[in-house]
Formats: sequence, C-alpha cells, structure tokens
Amino acid sequence: MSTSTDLYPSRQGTKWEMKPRLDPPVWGDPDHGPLARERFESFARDGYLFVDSAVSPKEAAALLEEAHRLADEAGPAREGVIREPESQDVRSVFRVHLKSRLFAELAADPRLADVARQLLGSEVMIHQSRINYKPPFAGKEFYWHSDFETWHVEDGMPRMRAVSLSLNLTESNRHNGPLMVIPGSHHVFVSCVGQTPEEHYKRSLRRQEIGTPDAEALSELMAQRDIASFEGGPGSAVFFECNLLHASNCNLSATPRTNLFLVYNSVENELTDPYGDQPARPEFLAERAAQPLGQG
Ligand code: 6CS
Ligand code: FE
Repeated sequence: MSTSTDLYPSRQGTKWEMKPRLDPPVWGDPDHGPLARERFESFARDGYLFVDSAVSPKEAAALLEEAHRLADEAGPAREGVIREPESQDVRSVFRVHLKSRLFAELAADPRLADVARQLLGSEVMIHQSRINYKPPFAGKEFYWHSDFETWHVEDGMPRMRAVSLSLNLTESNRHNGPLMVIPGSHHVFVSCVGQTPEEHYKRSLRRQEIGTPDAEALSELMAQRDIASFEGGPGSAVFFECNLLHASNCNLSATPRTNLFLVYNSVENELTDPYGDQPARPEFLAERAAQPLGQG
C-alpha cells in the first residue's frame, strides 16, 4: 500500500461520499498553448472538450487499419488483449503506443500532446493506451466510472493531474454506444463502496462493477447537469479530465464503434504504490517507467 497521504480514499467505507476535489481542474496557462483561453476555461468548468478534427479522416483510416492489425497480432503482443464479457470478440488492446510505431508517433504528435501539456501545466508521459473496438452487437457497455478512482486505488496515481483523449477511428453515433459524460462531475470525488477483489482487472476490463459510483450519487449529479454524449466522424475526439464521470452503452448497430484512448499524465504525478490493498496491476494498464514524451 502507498505510504504517501491518501487524498482520495475509496472502497474503504460502507457508504459512498461526495467531496470537493483537492486538485485544480487545470494546471497550465490559459494564454500559453494551442487552446484559446475560452476553450481552456470551458475544459476547466465542464471537464471535457470536443474536437471536430483532431486528425484527418485519412489519418483515422490508417489508424483503424493499424488497430485491426494489432487485434490480430500473435505472440507476445497478445499481452493486454481483452475479450468481450459474453463472446470471444476483442474488446480492447492495451499498450498500443508501445506495440505500434504509428500509435507511438500519434501519442507524441504536438496536435494532441501540446493540448495535454497546456491543460496539465507540465511535460507529459503516457500512463495508459488502448483501443476499444466495440464490435457490432457483441460490444458491451462501459458502466459509469471515474478513471481516476481506479488509477488511484489500483495503480497509485497520487493526484488528479491527468487527461484522457478518446479519438474516434470510426464514426461515433447515437446507435453505436458513443462516449457519455456528466459535465462538471470532475469537481467532486465520489468514493465507492466495495472491496477490490484479487486480480480485479481480469474482470473489470470486461465489465466493471467495483469502483463504480452508487446510483444515488449518479442521480444527484445528473439532477444538476444533463448527460452529454459525443457524435462525430473518424478523426473527431474528446479530451476529458481524469476524474470526469463517463460511460458508454453497448453497440446495437451493424458496424463497429472503434476508438483510441490515450492517457496523458503529468511528469509531476508519478505513480506510487496503490492506495488500495491489492498489489499494483500489470504495467500494460499503468506504465511505471514512462518517458516524458518530449524526450522520446
Ligand atoms: O482499468 C482501467 O484503467 C480503466 N478501465 C476501466 C474499465 N475502468 C477504469 C479505467 O477507466
Ligand atoms: Fe474510463
């Protein structure tokens, strides 16, 4: 267990709690970086930013092809390949920025990394990367959660100083299980009830049940702000704060909803031992020797 002070205890009590976050929602300079002040401030307020065209549709098509190649790859590359809960379809492939040059270059691309640098106010490193394939019919939901809650309890991320990028490689629309968020929910930390089981990730990556907020807490937050969901073509993207509550439905359409998920963490927010009582998860989920991107 981590020996540093636990600013965000979770999975310890018998009742959920909602407390104000202790870290600022943004750490950088609104007037220094690719985001205009207004966009920077809207991220601070709402916890997310939608980007119409983070990469071109042509680039997204090449990335999608690479994503398929990674799902089919054999051998050691199979580490970090997760199946759907009710079928053998590939649900996620982790560590794509270390398995593929194309994804490595994309993660370091200033169009993306400079936004993360501005929001986090420091140099950045990749904490986690994955493709979520969400295949037609078999692609199941991701229940409501804060990524930070898991990364804090299970991986030892000390502070809320990370930002995720969800980049659409296919179209994302109302029928195929687009990303949904509760705007502004990153301002509070909702502690969860329930003990972390051994090797929890083997289950949670297929269907998460522990480390999810109580329905009462969700209802309270949803009474304050309507859910926002994001539809966009290949190449569109959402940056969202590591503590923003988010989810997505299953895919009941006939085509996949595939996206790339990249987590930028501040180099000043290095992982410690987990704050929960289980051993640290494998590194394909939480990089412990990540290099600052600028020096890659
Ligand atoms: O485990 C993780 O790191 C991520 N995956 C899931 C299903 N929940 C928490 C976090 O987003
Ligand atoms: Fe998540």
